[in-house]
Amino acid sequence: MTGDTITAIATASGRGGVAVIRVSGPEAFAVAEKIAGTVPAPGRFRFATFRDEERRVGSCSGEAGTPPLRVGPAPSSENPNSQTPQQPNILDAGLVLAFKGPHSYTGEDVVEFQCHGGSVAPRRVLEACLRAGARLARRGEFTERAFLNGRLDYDQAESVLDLIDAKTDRAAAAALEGLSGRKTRALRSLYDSVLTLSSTVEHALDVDEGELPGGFAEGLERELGAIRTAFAQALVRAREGKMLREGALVVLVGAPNAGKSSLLNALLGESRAIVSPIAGTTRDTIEEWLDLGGWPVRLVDTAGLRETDDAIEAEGVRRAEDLIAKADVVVRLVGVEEVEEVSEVEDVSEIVVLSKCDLLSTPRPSSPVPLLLSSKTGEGLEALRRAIVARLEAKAASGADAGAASDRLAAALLEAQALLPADMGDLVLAGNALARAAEVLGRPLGAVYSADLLDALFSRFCVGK
Ligand SMILES: Nc1nc2c(ncn2[C@@H]2O[C@H](COP(=O)(O)OP(=O)(O)OP(=O)(O)O)[C@@H](O)[C@H]2O)c(=O)[nH]1
Ligand SMILES: [Mg+2]
Repeated sequence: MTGDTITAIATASGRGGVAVIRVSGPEAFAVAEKIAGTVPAPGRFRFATFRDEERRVGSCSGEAGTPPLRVGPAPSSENPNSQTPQQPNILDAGLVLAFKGPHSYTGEDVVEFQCHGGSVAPRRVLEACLRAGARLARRGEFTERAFLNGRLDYDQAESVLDLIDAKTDRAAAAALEGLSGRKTRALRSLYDSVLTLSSTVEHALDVDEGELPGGFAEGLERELGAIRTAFAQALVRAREGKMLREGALVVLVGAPNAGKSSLLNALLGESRAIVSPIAGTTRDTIEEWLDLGGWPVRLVDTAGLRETDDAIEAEGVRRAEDLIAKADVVVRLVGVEEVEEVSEVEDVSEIVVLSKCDLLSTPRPSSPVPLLLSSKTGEGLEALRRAIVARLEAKAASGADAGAASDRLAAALLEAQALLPADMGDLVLAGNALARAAEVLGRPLGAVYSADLLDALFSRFCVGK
């Protein structure tokens, strides 16, 4: 238990049907009693009128200018419609839910008020909670308490954030997997196998060679092979997780007038960017999020690539070039005249598209490169979507992305993988290498977190989570 009682509005601000105000800490039930009368039994809820006996009109923020009203006695009816300006201490009516610690999100006593949404009712209930003795929660403080009380481990807390930020179903599914603790369990099982192999080797070094069972050396090699495969699989999942969390960058490039903005609009299904027959229409980059096969994709339309004296357009071209360097996938739009030269330079992260194919006279080129596309008729759009998804999947599965190390578990995986012995020929060397790999893998499982690391995590949350 962390001592004081905290409160915050847990739902996003703005116009909405319902808002949730959370209170957590030793005084949570006392706060709820002051506002809602009686508190429901743990795990139950009840409908109540929310009151603030101490509320004086004009005393709380945002109500300046309201004429002073008499504070009337609490009404006997529970009907919120009985509220009149003479009863300004009635805030709203809604549901109260109670959770007795440790069986709550934070592990402490928790009360949640569900009131009407919008900007007034939630603020009034929040202010009443503050007056009743709670203090305003910091960002992520509810989840931080859940962590401190052992309700969530570090990676689960991180997964809560991923779930809140998820932009596609697939990203949400990955976050849920993290929340269930599966990521940590997978790492632990890898740690166990490395450690087991390392102690088998240690044992073998202690006994005479003659005492070892037949096929012992082969068994060690087999086990090392299995460990390598498990590492590779875990890293693929880690890279996928990174791309699902951060989104993949897909950039549309090509000469002016190639049809980039038209393609952006066609992929989004809305007229987002200006399209015109004038070369150099787009001078800035235009970005939108898109769900492609479950991957959250940051799709960027860029200025047409050309030499130009126009300073603004030149800056646009420079930005386009920057984005190309960072992109996970580049979609390069070309005209018939450019097809010959580009089809040779196609690489794994580039998709060459022959745009405006509706203008082509028959016969058309029959090779799969470039992909024929018309934003006007929609031809080739589905093939392009599939091609992008295929590149992203290949990218997640490939070993090339050291950036995956931004994730703590992935960093440990990469470091430990590099330490694995090439083979089990020299038992002393192999044993040492395995012991070091196990130590690296054990670090994130050891659950010793610095205050800085925790601050860095929980400050990424919103208030109320
Ligand atoms: N027939 C046909 N015309 C297209 C197609 N796509 C784009 N166009 C036309 O080509 C012209 C240029 O299209 P934009 O989408 O503005 O091209 P852009 O690559 O964004 O051009 P800049 O922003 O100037 O670099 C416009 O007149 C479009 O109507 C297509 O698939 N078929
Ligand atoms: Mg454009």
